[in-house]
Parts: sequence; structure tokens; C-alpha cells
Amino acid sequence: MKFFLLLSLIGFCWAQYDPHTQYGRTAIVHLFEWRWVDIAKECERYLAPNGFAGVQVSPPNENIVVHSPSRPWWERYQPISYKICSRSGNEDEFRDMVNRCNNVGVRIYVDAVINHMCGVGAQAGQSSTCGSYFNPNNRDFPGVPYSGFDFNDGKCRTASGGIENYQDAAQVRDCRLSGLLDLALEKDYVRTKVADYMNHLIDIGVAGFRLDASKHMWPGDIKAILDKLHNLNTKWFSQGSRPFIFQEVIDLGGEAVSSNEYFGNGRVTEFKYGAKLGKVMRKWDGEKMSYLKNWGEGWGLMPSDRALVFVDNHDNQRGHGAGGASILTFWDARLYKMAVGFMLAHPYGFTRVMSSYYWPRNFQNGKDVNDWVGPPNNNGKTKEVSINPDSTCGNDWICEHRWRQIRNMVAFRNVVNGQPFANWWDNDSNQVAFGRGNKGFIVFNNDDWALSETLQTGLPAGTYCDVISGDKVDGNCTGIKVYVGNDGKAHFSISNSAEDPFIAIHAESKI
Ligand code: QV4
Ligand code: CA
Repeated sequence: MKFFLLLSLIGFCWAQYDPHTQYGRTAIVHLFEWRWVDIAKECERYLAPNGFAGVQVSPPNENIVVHSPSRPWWERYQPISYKICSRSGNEDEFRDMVNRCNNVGVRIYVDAVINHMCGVGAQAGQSSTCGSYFNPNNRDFPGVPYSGFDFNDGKCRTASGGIENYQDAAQVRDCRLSGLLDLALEKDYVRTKVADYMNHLIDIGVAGFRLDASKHMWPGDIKAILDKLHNLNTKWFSQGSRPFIFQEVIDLGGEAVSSNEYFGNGRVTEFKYGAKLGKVMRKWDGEKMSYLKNWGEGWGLMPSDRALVFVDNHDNQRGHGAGGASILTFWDARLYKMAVGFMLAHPYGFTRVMSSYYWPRNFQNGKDVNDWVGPPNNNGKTKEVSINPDSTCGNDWICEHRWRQIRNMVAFRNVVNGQPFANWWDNDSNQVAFGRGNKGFIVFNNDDWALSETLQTGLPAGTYCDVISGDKVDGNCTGIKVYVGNDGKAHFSISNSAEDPFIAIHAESKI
């Protein structure tokens, strides 16, 4: 009996690190600003068939409507209430999406904005996505309800009421981030309102949460809220399953608050990942891919089993948040595909792929003056994600997750899941290769000259389709073929001017 008690305790304490993905699915996609009806369709027509594990969705709760600038994407990070009612859709559409995605084994993770409400500069009676009245001047949010007693005004010690110094952990938590009215999360009443919102979503069937602005919440307050959460809905999850938690904490070092304070609550976003990998792929500051031999904790990243990793996110792809100019995005497509391919092939962390929309980027004095532009829309109504005959997206949706090179690397990660990092090779410059046990192998050429090498792949002999230049279709390769000999070795030739200067093969791309 004691043994089983111990097991259940262990099960309880690691559960919030477990994304509860369907067996063998290992990567999630952030369908940023998508509507619920489109996500439901995408789960059935694309994400399940291609082995995606889940979707991070934009905040589903009611938010302020901002007209200046016109309907910025960031209005959704200014809650007005916890009613499921936003530009992505209403509660019925949200429920339908969760049902349909879960039914094909694709999980839903909600972006929970629970540190604050709207900006202190918002106007009383300004409109909101569900019509709820609010008055920021007296902290009146009847849609929850919250009143002046539920905010940190009295607790914050800075003159402005806002965060003025990131070297002071207390003000980072107790003062306003960018003027956003900061909730008093030490109060049981506020914790209960937040937990009620999250439990409503859990009961609908979501698998977990991204906790927005976690750096600005005390770890203990987050834990108190998590302890109030229900187990996941047993219609899709085993009895006693705890919601998966990943906390947004931007920690590039040098601040009073660090990621490891949050490890007890769940996983944490590792922003060093995209910032450093972007520098390596761009060969800035003398960085080169051969240095990636000890990528992961060896580079000062957090423990792999606590890390939520990504090349870019919705903030830093447009200069918000952190990561700076080194961040690779769809705007840098060729290097971006290599970086995402490297992330999905490497065993470190739990991986998230970004899926964006086009906006008219316009740099003036080094800043994108259009960084606020919201999703494709008709007079504020978010446009449908149309699908072209070639399986790309229309209506200005970028759909990186549908790019062959990225889609196929999601499958690669599934095939090699659990296999050790192996057979590293490099040319002491920017040509590198590594395998995952006897299930997969990938080769990069990021130098300005051709790669021509015979390498130990670790794979069984046979002919393999390169899943970067093409697909395996009806037992044949539409792209490059790779011949692995009985000794596990294969010859690779990659021109430095190739459209995609990297090759990936795995057990399921063998013909
Ligand atoms: C302005 C002034 C303030 C003033 C305030 C008065 O700048 O000085 O006090 O008005 O109301 C928007 C505007 C911002 C405005 C603010 C409040 O851009 O100018 O302040 O609203 O009105 C997103 C955007 C922000 C946006 C915010 C709320 O990035 O620009 O602010 O949504 O709409 C840190 C945090 C990290 C955070 C990152 C961006 O540690 O947690 O900054 N990342 C998350 C989300 C991010 C979101 C928030 C947090 C806030 O990923 O998308 O910010 O929820 O690093
Ligand atoms: Ca706070």
C-alpha cells in the first residue's frame, strides 16, 4: 500500500509539468489570434493528422476594446472580466473547439492573464469585447466583480505606482506592469475569482495554462491559485490529472527575479533559448553552430524538464518583451526554418512552434511603428484562416506550422521521442550534424561553402527521404534521397546556396 501511496504522491507532484499530450506527440503550436472555429477545423484537418500535440490559444476572456491604435493585438492582455467572449469567439465556439480538438488528441492550453486587469489610463465606460461596464479610475470591474479592495495600489511602494526598478523583486510583483492595474493576489477573494475562471476552463476540457506575466506574481500566490484548481476533465484525461502549467517569466539574467523561483509551480518559458540560438544562426559575436555541441544546460539554460522552449513568441517577434534583434522570425524565413528544425530535432525542453499573421512591419529609427497591428480583420472582425490549394494559409495568416520543413520536423520529434542525443559531428565552423539514437539524424550547413561529408548516422541501412526538401509519398521521395550503408554511414552534400541548407531523415522516412 505504501508503494502506491508514494506513487500517487509522485504523480501529484510532477503532474503540473506533464502536458498530457496524446502518446507520441511532442510539440505544441501557438495559433496566435486565431478564432475558435478555425482552431477546431485546424485540429481535425491538419494538427491531428500531422502529429501536433496541442494548441496555445490567445486569451479567451473579455478584454478592453482599444481604438487608438485601432484594435491592437495587445488589447487582449487587458482583461475586463473572465467571461469567455473575445475576438476569437464566444463560449459555445470555445467549447466546440475544445471538444473537437480533444476528440482528435490535440490539447488546448489557455493563455491566462491573471496578474492584472486593464491599463490605469483606460477611460471609464470604454467598450469591451462582451459589453461589460468597467471604470479603471475606481478599480470597478462589475463583470467579475472586482473593486478597489482587490488591487495592489496600497501595497506598491513606488511613487508612480508602476514598476520602476527590476532590481527590486517586491515592486516587480506588487506594482503595475506598463500601467496595468495589478491584482492583489494575496487575497483569498481574488485567488478564488481567478481559480473560478480557470476551473471553468478546466471543466470545459482544457489541458493547462500559460500564466501570463508570471514574473509579476509572487510564486506563492501562483501556488495558492494552482492548489484551488480542479483535476482535468475525465472525459479526455485520466483520473487525478493536474493541469499543465507553463509560466511566462522573462529571465535573461541580471534581474532580481529569476526563473528558478517558479520551478515548483510548473514549467517556465526559457527566453534565453531563442535569444542565444538566434545569435548562433546569425553568426553574431563570433557565435558558430559547432558551439551547439553542448546546447541546453551546458549553455546556462534551465533544466530541460522545466523548460518551455521556442525560437520566437508573439512578443519578441515584433520587438515586445525580450530577446532583442537576434530573435529569428518568419521574416527571416531561411534561418528561421533551420532554427526551428534544430529546436525540434534536439532533445532539450518542451517545444512550442509559433504561428503568426502578416503585419505591415515598418522600422523607423530602429523601432517597428506597426508593432501594435492586430490580426487580419474586416473592420475589427478577425478574418477566417483560409486554406489555399497548396495547403498554405490565405488572408494574411503566415501559418509557419504548415511550412513543409516545420511540419515534417514536428513529425521528426515524435519519431525520435525518448532517443538520446548521439553521433555529433562538426567542422569546427557552421556545419554540424547529430542524431537521436537509431531513429533520426540531421545535418546543417550554415557556412558559406559546400558541405560534403560521410557521417555516422546511427540509423539502420536503407534509403531515406530527406523531410526538409520533400516528403515520402507512396513509398517514394519527392526530395533528396539519403543512402545509409550497413555501417550506418551516409554521404551528405549540401550546397551553401540551397533553398534550405539542412537535411533530416528518420525511421519513418525510410523507403
Ligand atoms: C501605457 C504606458 C504606461 C502607462 C499606461 C497607462 O506605456 O507607462 O502607465 O499606458 O495605461 C499596452 C501598451 C502600453 C500601455 C499599456 C497599458 O503597449 O503602452 O501602457 O497597454 O495601457 C502586451 C504588450 C504591451 C501592452 C500590454 C497590455 O506587450 O505593450 O501594453 O499587452 O495591452 C515584460 C513582462 C512580460 C510581458 C512583456 C511584454 O515581464 O510578462 O513585458 N509579456 C506578457 C505578454 C505581453 C503582454 C503582457 C505580458 C501584459 O506576453 O503580450 O503585454 O499582459 O517583459
Ligand atoms: Ca503583480
